[in-house]
Amino acid sequence: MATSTEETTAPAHGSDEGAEHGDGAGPGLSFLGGMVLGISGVIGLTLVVMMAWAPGPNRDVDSIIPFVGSLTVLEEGAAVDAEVSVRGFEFGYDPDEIRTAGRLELTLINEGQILHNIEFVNIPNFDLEAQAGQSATARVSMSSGKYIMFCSIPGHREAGMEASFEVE
Ligand SMILES: [Cu+2]
Repeated sequence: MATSTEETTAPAHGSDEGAEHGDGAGPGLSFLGGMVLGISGVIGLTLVVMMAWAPGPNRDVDSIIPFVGSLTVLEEGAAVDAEVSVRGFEFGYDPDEIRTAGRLELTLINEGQILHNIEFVNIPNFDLEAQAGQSATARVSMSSGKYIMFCSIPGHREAGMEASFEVE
């Protein structure tokens, strides 16, 4: 008795629920579908706009932010592979580049009438300074890379004591 009651009730109840779900699901799904279509449309449009605005290849970034090599000062009397001399004067360097990477003895020969030095952009704690008519030497380890060499005495860099070069 109980079993037959359950059997008859269950399908009726089940189909009732099914109908309710069906009625509810219909508009709900189409509403959701519209939402999904709308959202994906917005995302697609955003992607198209972003792709149109995105910068080109990395060369644009390279030209703005040059790769800077690394230079470390070696201890006094350390063995070096090469000697490099740069003449400083009012207002410039000669040569205006360093071509050799590795362990170098770097000499600034000040042929000017005033104090000059050599510093490098983005390389702190290096300042090779020579009084007028004097020279100064430092032993350094220089990696390959791009460098900007300049004189930090006020006004000198702007007047021409600046050189950018790439050591290979
Ligand atoms: Cu100078």
